[in-house]
Amino acid sequence: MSDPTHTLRAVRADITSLDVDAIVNAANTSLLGGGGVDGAIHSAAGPELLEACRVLGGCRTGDAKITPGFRLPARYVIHTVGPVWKGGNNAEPELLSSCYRRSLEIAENHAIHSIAFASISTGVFGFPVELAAPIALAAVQAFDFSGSPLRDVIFCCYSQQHYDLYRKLLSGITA
Ligand code: AR6
Repeated sequence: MSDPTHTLRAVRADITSLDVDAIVNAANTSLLGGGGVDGAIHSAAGPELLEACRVLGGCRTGDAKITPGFRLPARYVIHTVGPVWKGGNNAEPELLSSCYRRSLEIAENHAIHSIAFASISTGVFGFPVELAAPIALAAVQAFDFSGSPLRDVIFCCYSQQHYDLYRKLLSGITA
């Protein structure tokens, strides 16, 4: 965290409440909504979000697409599609890492200063959070922030267990 250009931090929150430039949704390839954080984001953003998603033509696993945030405090929603956990030998780590990288690339192209990530793939998609969190952190740390407008990167944790894990991992990094 010694790099003055940006900070990485964990917060325990419902991501739909966060007043940041962009929140990152854990979507599926259809981008047409679902349960978990996806369902929460769609209900808080309102029906315009589904209309905006419809025209995007879906999204590949490991990739991301952006929409406005509509009724959310966040200006944008970046929808990324994490891998379904199938034991770990089906490129799950690489695909998860790609979700974080692609989301940051898209954020950078939209002059986004603050971004909050949901814990991609760690709910319905079954990716063990003990493995997913270090991958998420490493992907963000590997991103080239020089010349980027990104200043504040938040790992949004819904449970105390996830929050404790991220706090522990973040306390051990020097960015
Ligand atoms: N705010 C922040 N985090 C949340 C919230 C919330 N309101 N609600 C849940 N989480 P999941 P996935 C956390 O299942 O595993 C959907 O149906 C939750 O505790 O939402 O990537 C999609 O449409 C977990 O840590 O996403 C896909 O079909 C994390 O968000 C599928 O689920 C991700 O859990 C994607 O599965």
